[in-house]
Amino acid sequence: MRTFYPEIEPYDSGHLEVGDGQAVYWETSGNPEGKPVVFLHGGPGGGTSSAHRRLFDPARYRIVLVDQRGCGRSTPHASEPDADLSANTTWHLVADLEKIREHLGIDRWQVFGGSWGSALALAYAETHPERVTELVLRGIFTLRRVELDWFYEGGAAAVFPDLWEGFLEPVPVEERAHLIRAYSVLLNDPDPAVHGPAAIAWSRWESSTITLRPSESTVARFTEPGFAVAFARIENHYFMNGGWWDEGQLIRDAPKLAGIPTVIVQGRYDMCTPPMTAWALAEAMPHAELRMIPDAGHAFDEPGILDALIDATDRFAS
Ligand code: STX
Repeated sequence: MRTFYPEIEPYDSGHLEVGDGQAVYWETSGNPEGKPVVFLHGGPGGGTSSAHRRLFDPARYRIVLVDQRGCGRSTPHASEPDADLSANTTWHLVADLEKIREHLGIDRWQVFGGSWGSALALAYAETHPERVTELVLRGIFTLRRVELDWFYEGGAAAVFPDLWEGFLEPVPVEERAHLIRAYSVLLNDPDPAVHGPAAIAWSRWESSTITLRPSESTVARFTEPGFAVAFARIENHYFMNGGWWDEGQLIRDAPKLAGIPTVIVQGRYDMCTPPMTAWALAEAMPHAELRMIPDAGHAFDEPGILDALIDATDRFAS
């Protein structure tokens, strides 16, 4: 089993002004002369962490991490009381990636994305296929109605009825027929006594269901209030707007990626983004290699997932 490369620190980092008053955090680590790869984090709103650098051989890769608008070290942060998400859409993020690529003097790069990061990777690659050398995608998520209904409107409650009660708890009983919509009202309420508990309940549901086995440390990290408010607000904003693309568009347009070597890594017991979506994507891009991990959930650091991801980045390094 492959596991994480050693801890490394960035050799360069900064904030790029991308317009709309937004400064997007980027960092580079590994080998400055290495093969460029950009890591796209999940959520949306999850931000990057130092563990994400460790998916790539630091001797062979120039590793670019980016905190998408409104989260991580990017500013303004979506947890701020007067947060305005009107300039935070998929297509803003795609444009930001192009600005960062140009800022770093990179012509083409590998694109690595898990979960929401897989959706953003598809949106980016389908817009700028000529900029992408390879795709490594994990826990495939494309915001189709069936995917949102599964995880946020009651499907996965069949597996986690206990945790589901906690997700319902902040929502008035008469609003429970449309939970994403009900949460959008709560999360955008300026009163911290309203949006705070809602954000924590939202983030607790997600973080307690993404690992195959319960992980207290995962839940603790994602229910920390500053993180939870930005994460829940940004996710909810993207889901309320269907990603600003047509229903099914990312899979419909996947044939545009036929020239890009692609690995798809999917956990069989992924309760957040179940295998139906990875399967549909793989059917739309038959050149892709689908690796179904028989004993894993959603998180990128589950052993079988990590092994398959690093196998892919190692193979694509040369
Ligand atoms: N959201 C799935 C996703 O991208 C639908 C995601 N879920 N949890 C995360 O990301 C974090 C690990 C970043 C919290």
